[in-house]
Amino acid sequence: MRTDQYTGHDYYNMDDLLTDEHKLVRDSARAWIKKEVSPIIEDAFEKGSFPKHLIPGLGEIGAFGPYIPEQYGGPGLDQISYGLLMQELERCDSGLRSTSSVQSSLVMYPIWKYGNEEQRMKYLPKLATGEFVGCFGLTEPDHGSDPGGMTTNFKDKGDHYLLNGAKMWISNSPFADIAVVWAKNEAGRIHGLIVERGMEGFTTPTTHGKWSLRASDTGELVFDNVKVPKANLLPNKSGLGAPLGCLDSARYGIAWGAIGAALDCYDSALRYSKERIQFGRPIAGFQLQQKKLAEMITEITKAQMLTLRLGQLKNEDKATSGQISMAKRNNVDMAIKIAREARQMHGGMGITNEYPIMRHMMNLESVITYEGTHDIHLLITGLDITGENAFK
Ligand code: TGC
Ligand code: FAD
Repeated sequence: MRTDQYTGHDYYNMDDLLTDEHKLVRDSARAWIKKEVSPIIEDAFEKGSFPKHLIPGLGEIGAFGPYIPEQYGGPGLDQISYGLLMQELERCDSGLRSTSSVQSSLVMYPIWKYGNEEQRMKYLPKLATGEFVGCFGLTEPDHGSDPGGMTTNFKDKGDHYLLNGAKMWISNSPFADIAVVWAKNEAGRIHGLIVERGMEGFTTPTTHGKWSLRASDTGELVFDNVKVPKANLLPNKSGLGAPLGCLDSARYGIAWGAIGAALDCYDSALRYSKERIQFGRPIAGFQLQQKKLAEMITEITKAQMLTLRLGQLKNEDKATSGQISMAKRNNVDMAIKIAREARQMHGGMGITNEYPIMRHMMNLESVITYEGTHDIHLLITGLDITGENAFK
């Protein structure tokens, strides 16, 4: 096992634009990851399961609901600290960031924004520490990019709702304590419901055979006449805009996270190119390798600037869905291309687990698909700039 030698890369002195708190949050997360996660991540990826003993530590570094106010047990950080945390987690592994993204933006965010005070007090403090883990059920077997077509539904039975249907591709589902589930009522209106493990008729089968995001558990959510108490319906927002609002927050985190994966690949390639001797000199001295490295740091720097500006807009509550889509799409695409180039720079060693590259590359194939595919985000930008809807 190689020591995690990662150092950050900041070609345009972006750190000057960060506060001391931002840097403290980022550096503490980095130190925790190097000590607790880097030594075991390759093993977790090979085994194909999320290392659950890390959950309390993730809570301690503030990775569960970074921006959730302190009154609900969150750390009350700003959007840039949230982004930096996601960057550090995904620098290690996209699956680690996924677990945190889902808990923060897809479970805590809707309970905070769309829930009532009783729901906030019941769930948020336990989610912040990791005592509870949550998952988010939007995607269905026949409705991925088109979640508005969902068929999961609930009927009003007087003192409870009766929930039926199935969700698939759900991160954290196999071990989650609660699920925020999106379903249609009898009028066809989409609502969020909190479904708890142990409710009769609710099961969470694990999805096997993934070659990507292996250090994250993925599964289904199956509802067979599940009686959900009426108190578990999120009362303050309904319609497709409710789950899409959560996705905006998660996609913003992914935009930062993807920079982390790219930085790790670049960091490894830069170091390897200085150490690896061929034809009597370090391969870093060959123009072809320098072209790869120079282009990598250029693209990383552009993404860092785009995303930091997006963070400022988020802090001012001015970031649009279109801006978030652009950053998610650009940064994940940038990271996947850098992973492929870095893989080649490591030669044969690049395909082994001695280096993180191949793992990042495989992970990013999920990241470019979930939370809206590369195509969908392009169409969101297309609609935003032309006013013409090319989805349907
Ligand atoms: P459309 O008619 O455009 O919109 C329906 C309503 O939603 C509003 N809206 C938004 N609201 C907030 N944020 C956004 N980003 C929004 N985009 C749209 C819109 O204004 C409208 O509101 P109203 O009041 O008029 O009803 O909806 P559409 O059916 O045409 O679909 C649009 C489309 C394709 C962009 C959208 O459905 C989409 O984004 N599809 C991609 C699906 C997706 O991203 N799924 C992600 C599932 S979760 C996941 O992947 C987690 S991975 C977790 C991890 O491990 O990290
Ligand atoms: P499809 O929608 O079937 O798309 C197939 C192809 O068609 C794509 O290339 C797409 O871009 C293209 N396409 C679709 N519509 C159009 C169009 N209008 N114009 C042009 N091209 C189009 N979901 C959750 O709800 N919760 C989770 O926690 C979650 N975690 C996930 C974890 C992993 C590891 C993965 C892989 C997925 C996860 N997802 C989750 C699901 C994810 O959001 C969906 O996979 C994604 O939204 C795409 O849906 P789909 O797979 O059904 O692809």
